[in-house]
Amino acid sequence: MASPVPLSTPTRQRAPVARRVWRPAAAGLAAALGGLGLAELTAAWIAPGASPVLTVGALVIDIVPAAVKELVIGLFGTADKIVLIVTIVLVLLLLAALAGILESRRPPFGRLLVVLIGAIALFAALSRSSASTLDAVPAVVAMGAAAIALTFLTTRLPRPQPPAEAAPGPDRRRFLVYTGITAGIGLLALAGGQLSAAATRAADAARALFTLPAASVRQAAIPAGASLDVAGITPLITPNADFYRIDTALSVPRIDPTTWRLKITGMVENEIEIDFAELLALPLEESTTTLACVSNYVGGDLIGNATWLGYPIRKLLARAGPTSGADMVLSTSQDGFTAGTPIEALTDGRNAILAVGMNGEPLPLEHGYPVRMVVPGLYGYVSATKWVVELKLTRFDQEQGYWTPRGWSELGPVKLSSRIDVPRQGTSVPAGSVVIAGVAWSQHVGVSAVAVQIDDGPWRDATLADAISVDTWRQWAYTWNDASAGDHRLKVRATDAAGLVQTSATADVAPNGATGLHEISVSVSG
Ligand SMILES: Nc1nc2c(c(=O)[nH]1)N[C@H]1C(S)=C(S)[C@@H](COP(=O)(O)O)O[C@H]1N2
Ligand SMILES: [Mo]
Repeated sequence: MASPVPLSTPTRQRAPVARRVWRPAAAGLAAALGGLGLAELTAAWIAPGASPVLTVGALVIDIVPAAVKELVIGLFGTADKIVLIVTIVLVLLLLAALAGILESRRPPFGRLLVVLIGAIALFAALSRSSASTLDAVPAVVAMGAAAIALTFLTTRLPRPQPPAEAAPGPDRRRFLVYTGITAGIGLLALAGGQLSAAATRAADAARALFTLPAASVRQAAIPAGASLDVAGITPLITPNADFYRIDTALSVPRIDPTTWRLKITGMVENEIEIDFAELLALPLEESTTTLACVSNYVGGDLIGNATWLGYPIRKLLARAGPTSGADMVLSTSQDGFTAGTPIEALTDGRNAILAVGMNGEPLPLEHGYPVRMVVPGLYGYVSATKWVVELKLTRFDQEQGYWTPRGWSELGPVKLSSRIDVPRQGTSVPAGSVVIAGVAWSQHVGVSAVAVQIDDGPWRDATLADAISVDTWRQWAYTWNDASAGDHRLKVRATDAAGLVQTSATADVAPNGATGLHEISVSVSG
């Protein structure tokens, strides 16, 4: 007897594969291309170290088991990196296609997948040891752009057409156009990013090729006693790669030194102009100078010490002949940043220079290549113009440097300060004898003493390393002999050569530099 109901319900007419799979997958692919392209372009411009593909690659290298690494190297030899990048891109495209299909059926799971991939890229970018906050931008751009594009495209997937209509309907054509445009933007951005990255590499290669002339005036050898033998103390000279970087330049200016010119203008008897070759032919002088940022909070690390090679600014100014009444040099960077420096600080005999070299190499691109200013004793924002192209003699009552109308003082002498580097804040140290050490600076005056306070105890004199000059920081150390188990607070305080004791009164970094004493807490284990 026939069953009154069919044993199986007739299968619903299935939508064609194109509609269920290929178009949503294409939407996902286009969205991923758009996001990736914009991210790579952003990375090339503002965060060269944070290309999502490369940082994810580095992350993969870090977490993949050694056996797999050896297998890949064994199979592909020196092409291993390319294989890695191709694999990452393929996996990304596969996941992107999946995200498209997911989003078309179960929104917002496709977008969630995109966010997950973006989060991995973000983690990869920020987990590098040299990561800065800017490095987060490309991954966030990728995530945002891809999620938006995915939503946009999947909500425009063509609706089913009546079977009779054979020709592509308006929906389908529109979807194809949008998908093509999204993918096209991505490919163009990718190409732009590659071009920009190649230009940076070319500028850096040109920089690496040129050799600095020897110094005509070498500075006296740095005394051996200027560096204390304490594990973990800040090195006396900051390696270029570790030197803090602060500027308003989203994208590092790439200046061709053969076209670089410096103009000296304004209140001068004769305006002069000098090109790079002329500058290098002048007798260059070597000087070690500490550079500090006004935004460095007490105990912070926006400070570094380098041996610079350059030409004294006072000699160039003398050639131009400032007219009476001029009291400021407004220096301008190729990218428009300006700093207002008192003429006094440039002509009083200190090592205020137009620097071309930093620790034995041409200035790194991000530190001002080919030429920057370095003025001992003044915060960078009023003196250390990178990529400098013009010095205009003027008056403080007529012009302002970049930061002055933005809430920072027109004058910015570096304040007396000191910092504890070891032990590190919040760490645990064994009881007994604990070495406390760090750096102190009072630029252009010199540090004469450093003292350390443990909890509420008396101030005890630290040992000072030899000074390089009054214009550099000075290392100090104190041996805490009877460190007892428990939590302790350590404080440091410097005194300058003029007898000024570093104040414990705290001041914010704005408008002209932080004050207060650096204090850390450590726990001593018994
Ligand atoms: N062109 C340019 N130069 C600049 C700046 C800038 O924003 N643009 N910032 C200044 C500031 S605030 C500081 S602290 C120093 C930092 O120099 P560094 O990045 O080489 O450490 O550069 C100075 N020179
Ligand atoms: Mo700064």
